[in-house]
Amino acid sequence: MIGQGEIVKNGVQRTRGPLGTVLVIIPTYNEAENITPIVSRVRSSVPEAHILVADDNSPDGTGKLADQIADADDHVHVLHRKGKEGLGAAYLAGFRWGIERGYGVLVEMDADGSHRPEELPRLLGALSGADLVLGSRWVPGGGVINWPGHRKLLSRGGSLYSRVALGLPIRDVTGGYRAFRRETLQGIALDEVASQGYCFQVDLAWRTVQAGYKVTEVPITFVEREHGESKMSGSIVREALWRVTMWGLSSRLSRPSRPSRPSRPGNA
Ligand SMILES: Nc1nc2c(ncn2[C@@H]2O[C@H](COP(=O)(O)OP(=O)(O)OP(=O)(O)O)[C@@H](O)[C@H]2O)c(=O)[nH]1
Ligand SMILES: [Mg+2]
Repeated sequence: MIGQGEIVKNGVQRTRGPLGTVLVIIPTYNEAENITPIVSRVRSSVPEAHILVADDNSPDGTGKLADQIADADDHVHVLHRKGKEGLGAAYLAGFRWGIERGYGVLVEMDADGSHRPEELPRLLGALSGADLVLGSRWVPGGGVINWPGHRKLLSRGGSLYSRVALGLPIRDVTGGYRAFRRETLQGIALDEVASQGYCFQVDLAWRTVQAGYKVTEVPITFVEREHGESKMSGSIVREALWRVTMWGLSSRLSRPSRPSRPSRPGNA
């Protein structure tokens, strides 16, 4: 059956169960032009999946648009948050929402079309033999469309720095197109995650690897947004640089700034 198989990791033998229902979490802040097309593309690509729009009270009315879509489609849900608190906080709230309701797979996807919903079936397929699947721009077969040179440099440089500083065996550490098994999220101490932008993605990948879960990278073609504004900023880059450097240093000095091997309840 899909999603099953005996695996041995860190000396622990366990069975990967069937995947269960998929929840695609789409965080939004001022994505009014993008929300309708992205939801409809996800619905066509993986009709059985549910969608949770996690909106931070967007001034442009994205949350209201999402409500209208949800009113007409019982596979679409909206989590209204009180104000802009960053991508990481929106995902953490979305993960909690999904885990509480029993979803088996939680997917991260941007609203701006950069993560193509048409590639989601491939990510989900790979999850049958993994605990976390990363959509990767920087493995053979992956790539980016319409990105200026400085963004490519930032992304590749950020991934390289994280790989080296943290010893992570991952090519695209900062990417945000991902599919987690619920057990993986339950085993990586989400309550302790404080990171926000790019850093949030590095943080989750690192926790997942440290906890001994299997991470698989699947090539994706990332497409630059056509509508709306990027929320990428200098402070997001500085946060990532600072935190990754601190984690790298503290793990080298064997004084982890957080538990280095979170427990894996219900997963052994
Ligand atoms: N809920 C919520 N969503 C956010 C916040 N910041 C960004 N997002 C969403 O997170 C996703 C990624 O943000 P982007 O601005 O596209 O960041 P990016 O992909 O690194 O930058 P670009 O490549 O320039 O688009 C989008 O769906 C945003 O709307 C936030 O504070 N709250
Ligand atoms: Mg984007």
